[in-house]
Amino acid sequence: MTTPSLPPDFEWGFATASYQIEGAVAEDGRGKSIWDTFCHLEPTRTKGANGDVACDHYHRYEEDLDLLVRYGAKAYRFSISWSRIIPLGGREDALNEKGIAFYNKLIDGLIDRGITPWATLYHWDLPQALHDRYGGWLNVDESQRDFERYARVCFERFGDRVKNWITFNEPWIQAIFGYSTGGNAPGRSSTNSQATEGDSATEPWTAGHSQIMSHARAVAAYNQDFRARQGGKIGISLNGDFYEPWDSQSPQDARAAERRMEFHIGWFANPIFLKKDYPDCMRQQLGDRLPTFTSSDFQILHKAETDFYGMNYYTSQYARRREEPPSTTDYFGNVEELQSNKEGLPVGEESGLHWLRSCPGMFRKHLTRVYRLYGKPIYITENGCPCPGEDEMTRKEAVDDPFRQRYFQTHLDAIAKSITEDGSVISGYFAWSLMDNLEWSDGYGPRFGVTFTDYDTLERTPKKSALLLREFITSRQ
Ligand code: PNW
Repeated sequence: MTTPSLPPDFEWGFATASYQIEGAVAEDGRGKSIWDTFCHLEPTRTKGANGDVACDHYHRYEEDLDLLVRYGAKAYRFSISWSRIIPLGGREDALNEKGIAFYNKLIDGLIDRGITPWATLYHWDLPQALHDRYGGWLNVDESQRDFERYARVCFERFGDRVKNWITFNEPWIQAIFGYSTGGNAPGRSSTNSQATEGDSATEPWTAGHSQIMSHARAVAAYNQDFRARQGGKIGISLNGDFYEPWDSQSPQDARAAERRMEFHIGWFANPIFLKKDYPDCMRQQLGDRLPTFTSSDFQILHKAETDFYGMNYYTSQYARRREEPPSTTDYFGNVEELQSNKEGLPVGEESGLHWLRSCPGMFRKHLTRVYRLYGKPIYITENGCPCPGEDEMTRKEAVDDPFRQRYFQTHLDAIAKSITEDGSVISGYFAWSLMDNLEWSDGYGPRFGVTFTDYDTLERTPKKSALLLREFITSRQ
């Protein structure tokens, strides 16, 4: 057996997202996003939390960039708030120079410190005005045109310095949590008693289609008008757990596990990376509730050659087939998800969040499966966890985070093994997250940061894992 190793030019750093850290929601001309609206609904659907102040990164970004230097990061993944750049969002709407100036300062601050910027264009914060104007992601034609214009503005204004672009963060979560369960903004659902509008049988599939075509339009624009001059890379970050059969002896459970991953990942990766229709199992189950790609859609998909697969990975699960036919609101592929298998073996060690168990062995299988299926270099664009009990800890207790350190170490080992033993190309790793921040509908409870955020004083304190990640990586190179 060879020694597990990471390539010498392995890219690594930490990740964040605009609404989770920036605050300053009404400053310098920023328009509202669907998350501003969602966090201020009554009764609350976000445990009373909102991003009005968050980590106040908008005012403290210099201090946060200095943390990256202290941690030795080579790269930093952040997201751009669409409604800071174009407050009303649309292709005929005005630009906001003050919002553009903020990201210019952030990008220049990174470059001055020798840190490579990785910019995500969309991390769930759709301009509220587009939702009001035409239903946002429910309007396939309008949304892709507006997204292309927004992407072009970012390439024009930032692309001389930003050479690494991610179009969408987790379109699955946007589509399913935003339009099926209603747990995330815009909170539409026909199965959630807190939601007043929505159709969980159809809307998530439309919202997914809009994001795929928006991604394709942005990449096609980059390839046609910017790539030659700017020489950057562009990809998309997909979430998706790995699934093993609940009953290891059952071929039906094995098929259920595969089906579950097709519903998670193939949904987006088939059209984007393979330029194929949605997976057969999705067509079979969803019929014409799943939109179709026209021949002109396929032309755009073909012009949208995407450079890398951004992988957000946190956990794995077991899949068990369902015997009854699926309901019209099922989005799992008629599969039950479990955290223990038939023998009662837990899928992994518990973290500080119910849905997240540490499963590095299945992470390696996941990496290898994704690389073999889609054939693109993989960048892990998110990976991390809250430690057990961390939400109740004082700062002094939380900075000592052996669970997180072990999580990083074991997941880096899985990456190294997938590279050296399975032949995958894995080119980078971003830990989620640079600092504790707004965990969406879970509010400020779960702490994913490598930096402790004191939400009363907004003081930042490095946890031990922050200072150790460099060593974890360089010792494997
Ligand atoms: C990702 N799940 O979301 C997001 O990209 C981040 O903004 C977020 O803070 C991070 O992971 C941690 O949650 C997810 O329930 C949210 O399986 C929920 C799930 C997965 C990913």
